[in-house]
Amino acid sequence: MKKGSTASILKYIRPHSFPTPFCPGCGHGIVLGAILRAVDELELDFSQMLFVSGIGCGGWIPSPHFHADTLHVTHGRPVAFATGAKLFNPQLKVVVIGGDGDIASIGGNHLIHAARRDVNLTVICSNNLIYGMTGGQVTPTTPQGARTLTTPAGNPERPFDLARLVTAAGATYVARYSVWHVRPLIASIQKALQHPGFAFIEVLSTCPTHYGRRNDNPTPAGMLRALKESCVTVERAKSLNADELETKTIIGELVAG
Ligand SMILES: Cc1ncc(C[n+]2csc(CCOP(=O)(O)OP(=O)(O)O)c2C)c(N)n1
Ligand SMILES: [Mg+2]
Repeated sequence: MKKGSTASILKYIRPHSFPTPFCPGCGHGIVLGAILRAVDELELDFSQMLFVSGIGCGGWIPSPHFHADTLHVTHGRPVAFATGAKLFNPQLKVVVIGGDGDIASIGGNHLIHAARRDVNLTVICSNNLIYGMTGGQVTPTTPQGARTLTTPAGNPERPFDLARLVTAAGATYVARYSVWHVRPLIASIQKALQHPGFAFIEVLSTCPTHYGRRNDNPTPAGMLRALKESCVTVERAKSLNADELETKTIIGELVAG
């Protein structure tokens, strides 16, 4: 059986965890698949891995789905729990998976201090630009002007650039991809899992239900197309000027370890 194939990753899925809680068109399922494909291709021992997530749709990526040890903890606290687990058992490969709210809003302080301390964790933030599970409130990554449940006239605030935030805080592997860019995302997850320090991957995800619907892009295909069209690689960005970059998101390895 080909490593990383759909048939090959089914062994990592808990029996009875499907159907998933994800809405049609949710990008978190793509992130789920990318993580399991990365693990399978690397032939990692799943029994020596711990997946930690908080509350939110992104938190459902590992728990209930992964047939592994999972800690499903308080909203905003997965990085703190993961740090404790890693200190207690340094042999474990500890992976934090969560949404932009979980990891960067209420969890933002844990995030920056774990990056500063270069704790040996892999943190994957499935960033759908919204609090999806609770109905679509504004988050620290919601773009300025975007409509949400709590900013119906458009978000007046500037968003955090998560990859730059953790880079400034001292993370030693930082990358950003989207759920459209699955192959490079899998390769990046593999690097992050093998990185000896704090590795952070921001994955731009889709939420047609709460984000796209309010921002003139209600279909799953339309949201994926928008990601495809708005993202440029680090290499390509070098040949673009500031005006051209204004509407683009840079993807790729931002800190290569
Ligand atoms: C301490 C605490 N504050 C707030 C909440 C309510 N809450 C649950 S999930 C969530 C936001 C989820 O957003 P995100 O982490 O981005 O995940 P998504 O659902 O978008 O994937 C909030 C505000 C909570 N459960 N606990
Ligand atoms: Mg979110």
